[in-house]
Amino acid sequence: MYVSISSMCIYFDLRSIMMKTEFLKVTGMTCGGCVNSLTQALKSVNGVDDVQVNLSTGDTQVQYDENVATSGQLRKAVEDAGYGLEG
Ligand SMILES: [Cu+2]
Repeated sequence: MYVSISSMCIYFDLRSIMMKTEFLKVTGMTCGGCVNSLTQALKSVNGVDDVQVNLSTGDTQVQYDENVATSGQLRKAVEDAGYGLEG
């Protein structure tokens, strides 16, 4: 009982350590609606855990599991949603 509880905790700790953060510079956003569409588009990618978007700078942080999603999939989701990428 105790053993299974503690190994569950270790499992979740390892998962959060393995999360990777991708920094994207997104162009073409003009309002809060754009922020919402971009956030939804990124969150719909399998393996994405958290998305933070700054409307005025376009700076977007995506926390994801790199065993499930790739940087290329994140970039494609941004472009498919109708926004651009700088750099
Ligand atoms: Cu908008």
